[in-house]
Amino acid sequence: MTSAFKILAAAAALLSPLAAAADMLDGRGLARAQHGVVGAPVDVGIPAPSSPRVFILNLHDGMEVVSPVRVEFGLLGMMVAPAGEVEEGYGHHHLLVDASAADLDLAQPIPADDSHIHFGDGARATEITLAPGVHTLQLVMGDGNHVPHDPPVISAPVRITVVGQVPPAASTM
Ligand SMILES: [Cu+2]
Repeated sequence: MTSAFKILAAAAALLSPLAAAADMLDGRGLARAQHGVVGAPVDVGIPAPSSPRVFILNLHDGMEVVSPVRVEFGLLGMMVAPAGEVEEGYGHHHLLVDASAADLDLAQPIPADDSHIHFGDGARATEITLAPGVHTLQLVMGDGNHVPHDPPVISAPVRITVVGQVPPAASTM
């Protein structure tokens, strides 16, 4: 697709809601609006994400890193809240280390162990110590009771390779 075509397509996408708005303001549309029979509201703003998304912000597949590894949690369409109360549209992060969300029972609280780390305090980033080698990281949102949402909000797994350790500051001589 040429860039000129992309621009045209983008312009068309922007204009279609405006055209709908213009239609509403013509005689017929206005009459219907006055009688309260216009079906869908016209929204010319940027649409919200249709479903929440969680993702690892600062790491991508194939990255080589040193331990400890900083992991930043990205979240769209959902708010972070500490564990405790279950409220729609809220959740907290769970980092799966060398574990797969596919193995979770989505109707049950996410287990809490070395490979399922809960951030019930509402944290949006962490640092983890990993042995050299390949590791898989994945994020899963859980509600106030640590149960995945329905539908579940799960990140793509990210495979990284730990190629070394940052020496402890105390050991510098
Ligand atoms: Cu949890």
